[in-house]
Amino acid sequence: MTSPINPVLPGFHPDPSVCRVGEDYYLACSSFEYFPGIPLLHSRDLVHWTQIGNVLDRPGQLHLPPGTPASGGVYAPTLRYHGGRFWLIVTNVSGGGNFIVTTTDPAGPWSDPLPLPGVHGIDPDLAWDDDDGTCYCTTAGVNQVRLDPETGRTFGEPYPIWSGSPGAKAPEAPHLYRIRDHWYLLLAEGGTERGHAVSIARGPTPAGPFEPCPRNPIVTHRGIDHPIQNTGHADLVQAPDGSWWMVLLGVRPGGGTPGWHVLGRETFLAPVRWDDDGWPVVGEVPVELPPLRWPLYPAAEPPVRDDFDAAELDPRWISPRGRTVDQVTNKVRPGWLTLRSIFVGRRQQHRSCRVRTKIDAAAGTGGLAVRLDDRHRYSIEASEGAVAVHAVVGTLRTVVEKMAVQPGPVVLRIDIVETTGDWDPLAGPDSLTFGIEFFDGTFCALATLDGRYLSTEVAGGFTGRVIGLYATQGTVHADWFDYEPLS
Ligand code: 6LW
Repeated sequence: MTSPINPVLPGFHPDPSVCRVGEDYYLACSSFEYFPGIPLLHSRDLVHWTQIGNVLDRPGQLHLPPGTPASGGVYAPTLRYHGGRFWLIVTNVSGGGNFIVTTTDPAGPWSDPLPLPGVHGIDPDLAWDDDDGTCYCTTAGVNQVRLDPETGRTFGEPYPIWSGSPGAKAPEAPHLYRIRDHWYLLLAEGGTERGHAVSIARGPTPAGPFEPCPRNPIVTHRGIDHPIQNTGHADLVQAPDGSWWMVLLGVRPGGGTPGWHVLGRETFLAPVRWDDDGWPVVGEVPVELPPLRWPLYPAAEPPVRDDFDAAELDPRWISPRGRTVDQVTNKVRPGWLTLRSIFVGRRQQHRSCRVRTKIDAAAGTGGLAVRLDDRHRYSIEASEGAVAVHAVVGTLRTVVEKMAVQPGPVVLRIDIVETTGDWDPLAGPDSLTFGIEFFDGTFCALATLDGRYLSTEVAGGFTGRVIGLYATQGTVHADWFDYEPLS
């Protein structure tokens, strides 16, 4: 059974990295080609998370050139608290490589990037040896180099420290911790697809030599009949009561075979205990979490409606490669979001959900889209006097259905319904119905499309679905946007 708690961060929230300061937990995820980049979330219990900002929210911090492909951009951060400051190290694979940003307030602002020309490879980790203050940077592969995190200067050439289990591909996502008498090196391996896994090794120094855990991999769902797959890329954190927890990514494939996941890689939580030999034992994922040992505060559910009345756009709204205030603003028409040549969306976080918007397309063309990437998207689009459903799947582009409507604002709606019922090898993961809603609430469906074409298994890459508003021509205004979870 899927735990009612996991995933703790549903939707496209991959490569979680977590740290704790007092009673507060902070978590960062990869954001790839989207701007603003690196969502930053806060929690008091590791279960309920609120996005308090984005680490890279100024164009000067995150350069995503116009040609940045899907799943380019910003990969796999490590978030740590050290010496009174938050440190985040990350890679921009589309330009700039590895860099560090810091802050005293994780809600921002974060510093400008400090480039790390001597750090090569993705998935950088930062760890400090509190005995002598040395900072170690470890990257996928697995290689390590000593680093001055204040200047970005590295000392010597990177050296290999452990390459994971024999024969396993893609040793990556290293995180190094000093726990009691050992240095532990946590690693993802097997690739981020169905073979994904988490392994661990330990040694007497930050550079090893590392001895692998005899029970590796300590987490994997490869080859088992389970609704959650691809589990890997983990980070560890200790709670104030001394208990240990793991955050990790996983996916929830739907439909028949081979299974399609549409929400991207999501963040899950699992309890960790230590065995008598000092190795971690990770609860089954998903886990029925034991009763939480400290007070819960109310779950941060997404607002059902964004009225676009707030001075600033909610941090959950993201756009591929960047956006300017000329492209997305609520200053032109108060209470409405005005769009020009842009897509702005939020993560689809529920397998079944309904999204609606009231659009005024009298001076342009635009609407509501479900986007896996530029080449995999469905949309319902309004222009003066007409509404059309479009599908883009790879190099195929088609207008699925078109309908004349009265001039004036129109309510566009998409119903996404996950596939349930008897297992059918041919069934897709979900269906998406596009239509318009009349002002008396009646719905007129124009088209229903198979969701498999907006899945990672079809599109490839590392992201998940994002749903939102767009304008292709002229200016389009949206009065409000509703996101209603149905599962
Ligand atoms: C990443 C690697 C991975 O950098 O996928 O799941 C890559 N793990 O560690 C992109 O997120």
